[in-house]
Amino acid sequence: RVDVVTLGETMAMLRAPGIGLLRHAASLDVSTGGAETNLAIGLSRLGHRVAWIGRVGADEFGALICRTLAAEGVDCRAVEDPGAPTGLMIKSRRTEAVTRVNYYRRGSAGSRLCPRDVDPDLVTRSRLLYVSGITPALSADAREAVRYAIDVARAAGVPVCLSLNYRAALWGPEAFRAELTELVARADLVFAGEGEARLVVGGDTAEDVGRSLAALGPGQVLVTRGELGAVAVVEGEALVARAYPVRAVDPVGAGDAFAAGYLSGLLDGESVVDCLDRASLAGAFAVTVPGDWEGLPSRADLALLSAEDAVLR
Ligand code: KDG
Repeated sequence: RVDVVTLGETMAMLRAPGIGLLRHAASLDVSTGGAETNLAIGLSRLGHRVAWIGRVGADEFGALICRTLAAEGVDCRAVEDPGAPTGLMIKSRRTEAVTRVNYYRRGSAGSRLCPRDVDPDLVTRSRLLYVSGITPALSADAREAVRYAIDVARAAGVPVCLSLNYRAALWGPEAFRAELTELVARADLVFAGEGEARLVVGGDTAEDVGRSLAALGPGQVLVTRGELGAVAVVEGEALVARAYPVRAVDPVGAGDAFAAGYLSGLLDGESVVDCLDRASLAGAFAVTVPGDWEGLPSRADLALLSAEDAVLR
């Protein structure tokens, strides 16, 4: 039995190591990126069993994704699609403070995910299903895959976790609002950045936004606010979490890390306060390292942010 099943698109990632225009980069680092596999790796590093469902091309980048997930202990249920290439994302830093992400994913193998790819037994036997608002933006089939997974989970009483994950390069705010309003209503737990949450619901403060999302149905809503921390609305009660002060070098992946930390706490039966603390810790680790998931902590790492000595021997 797995703890968490997730599905979505993971891409190969090329990353410029320095700062400036991509055209001047002499070399690019090769890695992978995908919100749901970032989450899966985060949970796996914290000791949970996670399976990821997705499509990859019959190419080297597809092999890289499967190899990376296997190395990270994630049960990779990738369908190899000979009809389309693995998608690609390119990450560069135009200035020290601004990260730019370019996608080469239209028509990719990952975007061809469909309901047939979702093993209903795997979902039924898991403790949580995790989906994100990226997948329904990829194609009609991918949207149906998300809906099907949610149907299966709900019918089996498996809690549904949803991250809003608005990606402006994939669709506009109206289409996002329409789709995500429906998905939030069918989720038990929702993760949302404050800005993207405001595309779906109104509210003045982060707590108001969290309450508006909760009014659509989910019993738990986590609104993340970057270095300002997070607000949780859990069964009608609001709690505030602080962010750990760290020097952020790459904010991409912080939300996935936060979700991994929170869900890890939930799977361990921790209190909401402790789940929030693990979430904030994981988010802090993720942003201190370039790459969307490489900085994610293991259990032993969690104590490091409060370590008093700068050098551990
Ligand atoms: O949350 C981080 C993700 O955005 C990144 O790893 C890639 O899934 C991705 C996307 O679509 O942007």
